[in-house]
Amino acid sequence: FLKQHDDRIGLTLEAIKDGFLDYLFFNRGTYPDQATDQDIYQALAMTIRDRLVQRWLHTYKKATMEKDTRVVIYLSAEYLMGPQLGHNIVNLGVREVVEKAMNDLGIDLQSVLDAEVEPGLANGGLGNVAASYLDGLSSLEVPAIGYGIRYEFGLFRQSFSNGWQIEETDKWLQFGFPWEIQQFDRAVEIKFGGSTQRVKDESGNEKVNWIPSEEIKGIPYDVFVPGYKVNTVNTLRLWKAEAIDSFNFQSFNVGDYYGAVDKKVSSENITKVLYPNDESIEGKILRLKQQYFFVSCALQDCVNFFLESGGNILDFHEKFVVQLNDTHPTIAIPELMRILVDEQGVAWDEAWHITQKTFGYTQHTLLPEALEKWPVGLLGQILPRHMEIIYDINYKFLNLAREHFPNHQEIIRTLSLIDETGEKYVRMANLACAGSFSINGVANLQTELLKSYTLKDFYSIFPEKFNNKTNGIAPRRWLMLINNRLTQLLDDTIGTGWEKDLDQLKSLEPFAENQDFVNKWKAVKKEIKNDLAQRIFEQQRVKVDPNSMFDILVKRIHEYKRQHLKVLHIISLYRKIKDNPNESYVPRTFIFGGKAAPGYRMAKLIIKLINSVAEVINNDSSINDLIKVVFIPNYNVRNSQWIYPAADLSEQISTAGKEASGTGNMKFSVNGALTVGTYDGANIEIREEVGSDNFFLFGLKADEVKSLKESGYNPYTYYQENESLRKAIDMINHGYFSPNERDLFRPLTDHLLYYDEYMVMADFTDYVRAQEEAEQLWSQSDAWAKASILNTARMGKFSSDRTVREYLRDIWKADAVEINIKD
Ligand code: DL6
Repeated sequence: FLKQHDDRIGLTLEAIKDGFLDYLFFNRGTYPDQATDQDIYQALAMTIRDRLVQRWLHTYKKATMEKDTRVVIYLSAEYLMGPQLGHNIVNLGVREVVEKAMNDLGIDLQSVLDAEVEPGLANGGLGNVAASYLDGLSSLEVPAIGYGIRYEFGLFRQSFSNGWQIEETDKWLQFGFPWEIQQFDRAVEIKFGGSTQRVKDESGNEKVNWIPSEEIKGIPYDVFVPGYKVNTVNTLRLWKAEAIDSFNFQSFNVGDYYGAVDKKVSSENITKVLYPNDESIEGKILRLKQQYFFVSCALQDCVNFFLESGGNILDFHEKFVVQLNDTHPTIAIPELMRILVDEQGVAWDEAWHITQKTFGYTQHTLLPEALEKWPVGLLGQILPRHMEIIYDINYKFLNLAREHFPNHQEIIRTLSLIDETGEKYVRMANLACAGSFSINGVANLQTELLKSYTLKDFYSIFPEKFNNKTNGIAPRRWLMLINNRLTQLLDDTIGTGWEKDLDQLKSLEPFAENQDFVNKWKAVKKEIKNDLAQRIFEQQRVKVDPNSMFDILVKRIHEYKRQHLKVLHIISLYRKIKDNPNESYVPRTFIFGGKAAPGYRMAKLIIKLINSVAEVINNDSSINDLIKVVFIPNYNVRNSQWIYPAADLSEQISTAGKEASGTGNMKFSVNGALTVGTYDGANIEIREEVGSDNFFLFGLKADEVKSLKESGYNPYTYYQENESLRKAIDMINHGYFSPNERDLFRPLTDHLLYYDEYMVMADFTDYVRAQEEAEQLWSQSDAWAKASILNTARMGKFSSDRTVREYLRDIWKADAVEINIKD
């Protein structure tokens, strides 16, 4: 059947062209010369999707219908998938042929890629690794299913009004999402609220019935996750909430039309919108419902297909390993217990054994405010049966803890799954630690800090559970796809193969000494910077000099990430240029990007400050365009694809001990940027790999931050002692950047002067020193290029393939399974 339909599955130039024209005509109802950008994008997307269906079906069948095939289940509330078309073209290995097909039809592939609206179903790093690991699992041919939420509105879109962040709804589905397939027949039902009842079953054994007050349906939508040049196409199954009967006829008959649709609306609200906070929790009912909704959908789905395939429920943990991406899916632990005990009739101890052998937990933060906890009352109201199960788990767990810590009531209190210091809360991180066989951090330093501070007592009881898995990034997306020019140069110089084995980039090292190659490297970088400069001009009408150093800080706006440290540096440099106009300076373009959580006032004030500083500096003709400041609005995967390759200097300046890992740091460095960074997160490991000469380290280390705090930190003394810091703060306070509202930035500067939780003031002097070191190297352009080459050459470790292999080896214990589509 399929052979006869070559234009739907063939990878030749003609097959792709025919498939595309076919979709344009029959599906979009248009001719090539009348088609809009969206028509062309949709038609090409469908053409590429056709090439994935057969591979996906075979992979899906292996994962779900063969009871002995072990499957990695990834549970994540967020996936930062990024634009799909380019990525899938690359992974299918048809970039050149598609480019040629489009060219032949007079279409520019880049403008087709630009027409895609990306699924922004994540806040940042944690969703990014989820997407990278699915890509890695597929590329390594390991059967896997990612489960998550099909948010109708993804992360808000950011624009600026008078320099302030404005949030707009992200209607990513408005043109349709061609990469998904709805699977009505695999819908499941989800319960909320109500009460529980103890009853006797037919054999006289006691069992618990949960009588819910609300039931809704979860409808799965499958997104294809193709591996790189392999047949494996794994599934990302995203769930949408729907009312069970969407129309209440009784209400309708009595004339209550609104009442009739009310239930439908409230059920569907559950998957309406992604919560826009990355590192702080909000105890919102809807958020808890979202978390339970998707994990219950996921676990029911797994149980269903395992039983359908003839599996024995007692072997659940042999078939599946379920990775919890942070604490958001932790309610899966009591949910699996509920399914096993209440629905499958498994005895408690056996069910607990299976549960503990099923889950692995990845911890992604060092910020105490990001450790999720739910009020006991709220959890009990939404999930009464789960609250009982949590209490039962806690009772047994604390008995075990008491054996380890007899007479240590304080430790028992910190270990308890229930925080009883004030209002009672369920501590989700504690539940995750108690219910998983593996607990991992995402960079060496973070894992060590988890062991010695955040989860110290768990580490004493379960040392064998703890391990580190330093994050990685997908080289197909973050180098091949986003940096075509560099990819060409790499292929021409060291050949292909590095995309699947990033360590091969090592063979680039000797070329750092080859002047001809260094010149080529510089030329490529220049072209990439031209591209970004042009985009900035088109978008913001700001002219930036591609010969200047592109110094870039893009990430979520957060005080611990210290965008305000960068601003103070820019202001001090500006001041210096104005005071000493005749000295020579390195021309620099400072580029920012990132969103602030809508309710995070200080982060929003930092955005306003950056935009205000940009306004003044960019319009000051006295500094001869020596420095420019640009804030690119709505930072997302698509924008970032232009930004990472164009960077000369990557800013990774979080307070040491606060950034769990970072992944932007890896994306910059693999694309040849040098890093100015603190001794924090994965920066430390990047520096180890690329070499200390090719990395500008500054600032206090995590233990120094801690001891300075303990000894009584007084930020004001730094203001008194450092003249350029003082001048920069005074300029802000005197209204230089806010002439109409002099005190606008007072909350920010007062915080720095009198509190400064994140030690911006303490690190300023050393930061400026590191920046000067960077400028010195920049002045020797060949030496800079050499350091840039060595950054790319030595980043092999940070491929997500390496990380996935480590997860497979130490935690998931799943094997590659060859997918033969001829079967
Ligand atoms: O592990 C991915 C990413 C790290 O690179 C970042 O350092 C870390 O901040 C981030 N963590 C979160 C935590 N979210 N919550 N809640 O996003 O994870």
